[in-house]
Order: sequence, then structure tokens, then C-alpha cells
Amino acid sequence: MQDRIYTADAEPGDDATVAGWVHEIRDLGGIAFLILRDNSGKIQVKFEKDDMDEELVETGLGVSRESVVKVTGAVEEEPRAPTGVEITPEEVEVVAPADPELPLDPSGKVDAELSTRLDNRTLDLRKEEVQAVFEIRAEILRAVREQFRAFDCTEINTPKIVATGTEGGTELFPITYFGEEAFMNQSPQLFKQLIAGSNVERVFEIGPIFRAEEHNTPRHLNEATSIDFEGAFCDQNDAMDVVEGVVTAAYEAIQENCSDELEALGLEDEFEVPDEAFPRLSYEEAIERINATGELDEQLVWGDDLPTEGEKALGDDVGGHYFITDWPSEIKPFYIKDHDDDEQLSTGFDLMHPRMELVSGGQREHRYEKLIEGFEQQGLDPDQFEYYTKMFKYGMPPHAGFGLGGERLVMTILGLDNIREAVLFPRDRQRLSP
Ligand code: ATP
Ligand code: AMO
Repeated sequence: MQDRIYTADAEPGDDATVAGWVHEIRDLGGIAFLILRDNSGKIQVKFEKDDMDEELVETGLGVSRESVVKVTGAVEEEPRAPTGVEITPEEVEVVAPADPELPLDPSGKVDAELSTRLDNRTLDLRKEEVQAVFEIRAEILRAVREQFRAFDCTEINTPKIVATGTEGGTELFPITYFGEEAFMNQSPQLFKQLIAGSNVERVFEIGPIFRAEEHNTPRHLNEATSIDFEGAFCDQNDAMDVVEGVVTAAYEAIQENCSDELEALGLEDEFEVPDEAFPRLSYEEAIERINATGELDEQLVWGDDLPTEGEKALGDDVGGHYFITDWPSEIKPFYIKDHDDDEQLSTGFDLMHPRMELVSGGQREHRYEKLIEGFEQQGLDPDQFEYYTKMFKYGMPPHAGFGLGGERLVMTILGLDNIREAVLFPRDRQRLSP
């Protein structure tokens, strides 16, 4: 359709061909309007029944909503038209008719359940506010990539079919790989470290992670997008600076480039870019503050993982993003380094949004013997990880990094209720297609 132009580019005085979906037909009797919608907006097509070819009128007004039509005609200024211009058609072609029984109403007049929306994503995405989420998601990923490049990072892609898990054995999806047991990767963790230890030094990856999560919650997916960073000669504080940089860059990009999308989502007044450094609370301070809120039935003690209600209470108390640093070593994975002066204390950190965890990271154990000890302490067989551990014998610099949940970033920025709204085709326990 080389002659077709976007409706937004139709200039009064021109003859134009536009194509898109039938948003609405308004028949006022002698005059009727077809509102045609495309990616750029909407345009009114005017049918003056008595003055126009009967067949043309029949075609234009007989078509069902959401059909694809192509219209050629004169573009004129018309103050009463929704966009100030309209087309008087000379030709109307029904390119692809739509079944009049639609499984969901893209005009949004009738609300649909999330599951109906996800089963019919193509129709769902015809809604302005749904499309806005994915335009903003794309903008976030663009801004994050650009910020990593500004931090001197190289974008990498690591394998998703792997021989070993890293984030706890219960959450692996097993697959068969030419007769051998293999898994879908839970995190690029080991691979990004192997590359940070090369001359490449600073890397990032934006890619899928697969987790056979037990729980069915509004903030867990079984396939998620992880935004990973790893940098040689970095410690946990450097990694937290990078977290702050990329998260803030995402907010700034939306502020600068997504005003129409924010408006479509009704967020134009409340959207704010974080304007202060994210406070860094130690784990010890975090449990003290949670206990002080009195929101939990039982007081937390050193060594406890933070329960969701505890995170919520602290989130309300702090009121914005914050880091929790210096976690007990025993609740952080083997690859996280302990403090040199206190083996009970790790360099692991999390970035929290008041609603949920967004990031985990830390400085890594780069000393071969200590790394092997760490595997053994967590009941893992270091021999299975030989492909990884052996590189620690050949000059592995101190390094640090993090993983940021892409959908959780989108979800918290836009205040979405369910993480599934931030993915086109989410994977959860009940959903394997589309
Ligand atoms: P009928 O008398 O059978 O309803 P008609 O052909 O006389 O139809 P009009 O009286 O011109 O139609 O318009 C009907 C309604 O449509 C009016 O409310 C008018 O304001 C509105 N209208 C007319 N032309 C346009 C236009 N180009 N864009 C938007 N609204 C229009
Ligand atoms: P972690 O397991 O904490 O750390 O994951 C990092 C971040 O990824 C997101 N995330 C998820 N989002 C949606 N659904 C899920 N099932 C899911 N699981 C994780 C969260 C989480 O904070 N290797 C480490 C990172 C590192 O140390 O570099 C890791 O994977 O936002």
C-alpha cells in the first residue's frame, strides 16, 4: 500500500489515501461518519448520503467495526470533526472485514477481564491506553540501553539453554537436549561474570529468564525480561550507582518522550522522575525499621528473609525507591562476596520500590578457593560448574553486578496492578498460549 499515508499526515487541500480500522460509525440520518483509526490517530470520513454514489455509501457504512478499510478522497478542514479535518471519500475498499461479534471491545466502552484481553491481544492493543504501556516499555528499554552504553558497557547475549541453574534448584524448567538433561536459564548470572572477567570488562544484557515459580502472584512471571549488568573492577557501591543511573534514565526518557502515552494512561499529572539519590539502608536498619512500624505480628530477627508485608511496611515508611545492603551471607547466593572483615555479612543488595523488589545484585566472589567453598556451603557440586569456576584460575578481577526485572520496572513506573499487563504474551502457570 505504497500510496497510503498516516491519517495524521492528511493535509486539508490534498487528495489522500488512508487505511486503518473502523473505530466507529455514527449515522445521523442524511449524514453519517466513519471514524477510521490507525497508528497515528483517527480521521473522520464523511458520507452525505443523498449526494454520493449509493454503492460507496453502502460499502462505507455497511462495514462492521474493527474491519480494515482503505479510503481515498479529498481532505478538508472541518472544525466539527474530532481532529479538525475530514475526508469526503471517492473510493472505499474493505481490505479485511471483521466479524461483528468481537471477543472484546477495543473502544473500551465495555470492560474486559485481563484473561480475555490476553487471549485477544491484537484487539486489546487497539486500545490507546494498552498501546501506551508498550510504547513506554519500548522507550524504557531504549533509555536503559543508551544509559548502559554511556556507562561504557557492551551489550551481550548469553545462552538460554543451559546445563546448570544458579538461583535455587526448585525454580528450574527442565528440558531434554539431545538426550541430555538441560534447563531454561534462570539468569545470565554465570555467563555475564565470565565475560566481565575478560577484557570486555563491562557488560549488559536484556533478555528472557525462565523460572518455574511456585506462586501465582501479580508480580511473578514464569518468563520475564531481565536487565543485567556486570562490571570488572566494580564493587557493590559502583553497581548501585549503575542501578540508580539506569532506573532514573528510564523515568527521564518517559518524561521527555512519552507525554501522549502518559495522557492516554491518565498519568500526566502524577508522573514524577525520582529527583533524589535512593537511600541505602543496611539490612539491619531495615529490620529495625520494619519492627518499629508494628505492622508485623512477629518481630523480625537477624537472619530472617524479609516477608512481603515487611517490605510493604518499609516501603510506606521510606516512601520511594531505596536499597537494602549488607544482607546476611546465608540468605544470598554463592556468587555473592562476603565482607572481608565479617564473613556473616554479604555485599549483596536489593533495590526496592515501595511496592516490590526491583533488583538484586552485589559484589562477586572472585577468589577461586573461596568460590569453591561457597558452592559446597550451599550444597552445590562445584564439579558441575567447572565451566565457570575454572576461569577464576586465570585472572578474574574483582567484579560486581545486578539483575533488574524489566516488567517490574514497567509495572512500578506506570502503577500497573498486574505484571501481566507489562508483557504482550505473559507466561504463567495457567498460560502457555498465545
Ligand atoms: P439529517 O437532517 O437527516 O439528520 P443532515 O444531512 O441534514 O441530516 P446535518 O443537519 O448537516 O445533517 O448534520 C447533522 C448533525 O451532524 C448536526 O449535529 C451537525 O452539527 C453534524 N455535522 C454535520 N456535518 C458535520 C461534520 N462535517 N463533522 C461533524 N459533525 C457534522
Ligand atoms: P533475582 O533472582 O533477585 O537475582 O532476580 C533479579 C530481578 O529479576 C526480577 N525477577 C522477576 N520478575 C518477574 N517474575 C519473576 N519470576 C522474577 N524473578 C526475578 C526481579 C528481581 O529483583 N542473578 C541475580 C542478579 C544478580 O545478582 O546480578 C538474580 O537473578 O525484579
